[in-house]
Amino acid sequence: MFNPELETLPQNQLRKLQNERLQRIVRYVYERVPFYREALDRAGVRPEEIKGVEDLPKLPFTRKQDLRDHYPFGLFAVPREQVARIHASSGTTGKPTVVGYTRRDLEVFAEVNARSIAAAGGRPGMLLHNAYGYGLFTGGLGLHYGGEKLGMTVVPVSGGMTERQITLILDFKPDVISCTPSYAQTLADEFRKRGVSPEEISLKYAILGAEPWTEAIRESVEAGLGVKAVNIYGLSEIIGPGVSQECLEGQAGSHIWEDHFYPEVVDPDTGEPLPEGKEGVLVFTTLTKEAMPLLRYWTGDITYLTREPCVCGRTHVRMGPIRGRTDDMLIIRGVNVYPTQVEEVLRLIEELEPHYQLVITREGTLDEVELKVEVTEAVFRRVGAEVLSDEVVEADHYLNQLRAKVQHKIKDTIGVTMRVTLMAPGTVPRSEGGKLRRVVDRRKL
Ligand code: ADP
Ligand code: K
Ligand code: ZN
Repeated sequence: MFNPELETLPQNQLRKLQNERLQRIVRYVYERVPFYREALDRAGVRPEEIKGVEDLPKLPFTRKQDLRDHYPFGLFAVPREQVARIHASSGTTGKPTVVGYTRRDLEVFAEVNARSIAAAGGRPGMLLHNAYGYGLFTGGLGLHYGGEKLGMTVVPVSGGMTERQITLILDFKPDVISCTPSYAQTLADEFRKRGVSPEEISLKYAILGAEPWTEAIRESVEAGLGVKAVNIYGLSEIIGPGVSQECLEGQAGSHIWEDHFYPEVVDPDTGEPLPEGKEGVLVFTTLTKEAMPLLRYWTGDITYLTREPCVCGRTHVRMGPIRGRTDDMLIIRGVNVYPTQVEEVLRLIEELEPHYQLVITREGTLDEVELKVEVTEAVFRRVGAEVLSDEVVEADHYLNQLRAKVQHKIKDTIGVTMRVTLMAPGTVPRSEGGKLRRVVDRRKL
């Protein structure tokens, strides 16, 4: 562990620390950020009323729109000169949102990333191939300073330029890679194409995050690169990567570094807090941020929390995998569908690769979903089809049955009928370095 004392702090002591920090941060934002002064006044809450985390439900939520309304620096709690760095979200769902860090915030950012990398298997002296994007996106610099703080040798490759990534991995022989799960798949594919076996790849650990992923992708990356792969989660509004980290020992949910970021899970419709284990929207209150502290920030990410003890000995609460953001949720003929649910079904079908895309169209008033999914090399060789066009699939008994099987499994598990298109290996769009959009929603065009 990077910080054993804090990472294993007994839960009652952790709670005491959180309560003290929360009292302080609520007073701090009330005094310094007009937006919060107004929001608390409007809600009729005096900062002194907030004595501990059980009082959080009294406070209003902060939403992405609030950041946009105060673009660019309106939510800063310190004068701009005290802001040491600015990042902005990648704008996956709209205009970018701007965030700022004081020098102390940057230290916390490095600390939580050092903890995260260590929990994923990284050790001082190891070499980290950091293929998260560098720039306004928090991923690259977040892992970078975390790796350095842990005492690693960091290679700031950034995302993209896959050829060069492969060369550097073969030449520098890194122990750890950090990147998006979809980009790890791209790299694994590329190694396979070149006939480099997983045993020949020096990598032992992969730290994957920035987009939703499931066990299907874990299996494919672990097999393809010969690594142990764990989840890292974060968002720029809260700090960036390193808000939570899955431990190697447990591989069962990600520890939220809750001495800095206090989580709640709330009902997406009513905002009411939900009990442990119940799935809802993840909400964070930053307990130590100086430049841009946020109270009850509505992430839109759907998951659950658990305080069950973890085999690794860390006491920090764990969150489940992110099912998706509320914005990713598709409503198909009245049924709520997350792409990760489709991914979980595909994993159970041996003949398929976890490379897929969902194309949504509207025919009249009805939503139509096409699931494009790749078959394995083995299937492809067996049928010997150059192109898996619908005509070829229909003419081939085996492929036709496979397509029907996929359609049934999806219908049985998710409750939606999808048109299934079998694709040749390597033909579904891949990540070229960053987050991959697996949904093409033509209804909005
Ligand atoms: P943007 O909102 O523009 O994508 P960020 O880079 O701040 O900007 O992205 C944060 C979001 O990325 C999170 O709110 C979440 O939806 C997603 N995300 C980050 N890490 C993970 C992860 N490990 N699993 C699933 N989703 C993740
Ligand atoms: K390996
Ligand atoms: Zn653990």
